[in-house]
Amino acid sequence: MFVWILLFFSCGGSVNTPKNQAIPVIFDTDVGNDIDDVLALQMLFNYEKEGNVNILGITISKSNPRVVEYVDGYCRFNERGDIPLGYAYNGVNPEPYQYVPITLDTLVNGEKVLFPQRSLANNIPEGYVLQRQLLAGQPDHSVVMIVVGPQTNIRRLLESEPDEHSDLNGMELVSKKVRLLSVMGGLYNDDFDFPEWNILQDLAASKVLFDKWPTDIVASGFEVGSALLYPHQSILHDFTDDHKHPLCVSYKVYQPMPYDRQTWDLTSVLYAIEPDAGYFDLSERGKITIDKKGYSHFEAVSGGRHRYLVIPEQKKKETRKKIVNQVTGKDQSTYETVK
Ligand SMILES: [Ca+2]
Repeated sequence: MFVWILLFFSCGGSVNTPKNQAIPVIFDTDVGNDIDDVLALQMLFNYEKEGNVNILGITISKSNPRVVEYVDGYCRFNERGDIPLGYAYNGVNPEPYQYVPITLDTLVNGEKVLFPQRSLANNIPEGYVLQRQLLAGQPDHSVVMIVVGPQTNIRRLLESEPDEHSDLNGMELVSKKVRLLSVMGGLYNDDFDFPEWNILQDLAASKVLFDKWPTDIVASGFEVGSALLYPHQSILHDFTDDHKHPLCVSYKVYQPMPYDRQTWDLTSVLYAIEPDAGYFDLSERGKITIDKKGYSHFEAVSGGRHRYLVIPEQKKKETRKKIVNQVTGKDQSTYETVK
């Protein structure tokens, strides 16, 4: 009987991680700019429900106060209102844009779709201070950090001094506690030629990150998420009560439906949690540098800490399917049958 139970659980999770080995994750996001952050966040919550991830905290790199309410409400929607939140005070992108305020203010049959209980008035800590606190409490070389927005909090973490949470400075603390940084940022092939958006928003921070970060980095470039579009049919048909599901409400506000959105941030989550599943290829090891205009450059260096994701043509179908299934929490999406 015991053997059968073990077999059952070992086959159940998509990454086959025993519950007591759930990957400790810190998610740094600019929810409110693009919609892909919300889908990436839902992927993480679904990984956590499967026992594969322990979301230690969420740090926000979009400096608009209503994003705190949105993220708190979204955590509560996933029954995780206890997740610590941090915020990049005086950071970039203070504009509210549309989907955060509209989703927060949406009423369906007189009921809200998000029920936040935290705002900036509730002593939300600086993002990097929360990151320091969370890292200090984890085993050495265990934490996976996923960064899918401007790198403001990460720069502040790297440049932080010892405090009440740790006697180590930021560089020392990251070096001791982090296993991997999975970051959506940059551009690493010839399909496009412009500085990538996340890099440009806080260019000084991006330069610090790629120059100083002391552990392995795997970057998902603009071209990877651009090659894997999230199907609108999934938004329309895969979610129960989609008319009041905050992900669907936000997606429909972000752009006029129907549209298929690039999966930039989702690719960084997928690689971070399932690096050995073969959904992507990896570049050789090397060094990424950011120039003064925000262009990313990769140079192969033996033993280098930086790599970037590659999505070969023959892997696109299966990788997109996995991304959709991880967002929806279902084994099969309607997009394959509903046109
Ligand atoms: Ca983002």
